[in-house]
Amino acid sequence: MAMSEMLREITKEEINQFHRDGAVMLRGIMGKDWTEVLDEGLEYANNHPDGMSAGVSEPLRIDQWPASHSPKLKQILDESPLAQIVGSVLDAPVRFYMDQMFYKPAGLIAPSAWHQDTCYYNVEGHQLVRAWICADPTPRNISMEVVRGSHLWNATYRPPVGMDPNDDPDGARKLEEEFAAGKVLIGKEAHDHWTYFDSFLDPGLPELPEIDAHRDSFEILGWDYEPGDVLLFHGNILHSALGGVELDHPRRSHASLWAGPDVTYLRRRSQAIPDPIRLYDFNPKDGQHLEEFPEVFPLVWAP
Ligand SMILES: O=C(O)CCC(=O)C(=O)O
Repeated sequence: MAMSEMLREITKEEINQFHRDGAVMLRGIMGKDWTEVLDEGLEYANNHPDGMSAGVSEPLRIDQWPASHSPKLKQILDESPLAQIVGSVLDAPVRFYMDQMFYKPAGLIAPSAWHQDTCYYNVEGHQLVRAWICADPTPRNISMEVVRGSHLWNATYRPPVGMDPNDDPDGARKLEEEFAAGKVLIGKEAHDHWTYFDSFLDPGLPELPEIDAHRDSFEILGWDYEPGDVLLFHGNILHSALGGVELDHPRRSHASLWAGPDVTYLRRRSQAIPDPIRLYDFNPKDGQHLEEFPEVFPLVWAP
């Protein structure tokens, strides 16, 4: 498979920004021809909902692993410079973990709530990097925001989705027992039918700070985005997207999650997204590195 190159080198300052701030907007780094591929890939995914799209519907449609059935999105993962971009910033080999689509149709653009990414997944590590790209020009008022430096707070917050354990105490108790017994909370069958809302909130984790209510208390970074740019952000960083603006075109983004060598499996009580489907066959244990499962997480790029 031919992987196309980044359009330019990433500067030392940009690499420092990523590690210091937890995010960096890399301007004009991906060829414009990828925007067409992305556009087609996202439209295909939007028109072919799967069992994990159910319940998370417009005006904010979120799909899990859309590249597993959208050929053009798969092409982006396999052939675009995304893996090289992430690996160059980490200066390390990278493996693909998962991807998501955020499809916001024309009209009133929905916001995406503040959250961290890693608390949803059974993984842990500092080398978890999100590569966020958009098929549409995305001004700052509908684009991503991050709380600068929050990737270094050493805090894992409660994902803001899921059922309140008080609404189903028996179900929640059963789940706690299963977790204590070492069970993976979301099974392989979830790939056929699952939404975030099927999980129970984890009361053991602190609630997210009320960032929008106290915006002046946080250092918030945001950017205008143009197709061809790539926003990288750290898996632990607090981030969101602004909304509430009328647009005459959709705002369609794709976010892929990449892992460097320090990333390990960690069964989480706050898991809200299934494990990658092929990983279930290997019965992973906490602390195992993703590279121990090369059939599931093949090396995509190395320095
Ligand atoms: O594109 C968006 O609105 C949200 C993206 C996001 O939250 C993510 O990539 O984790």
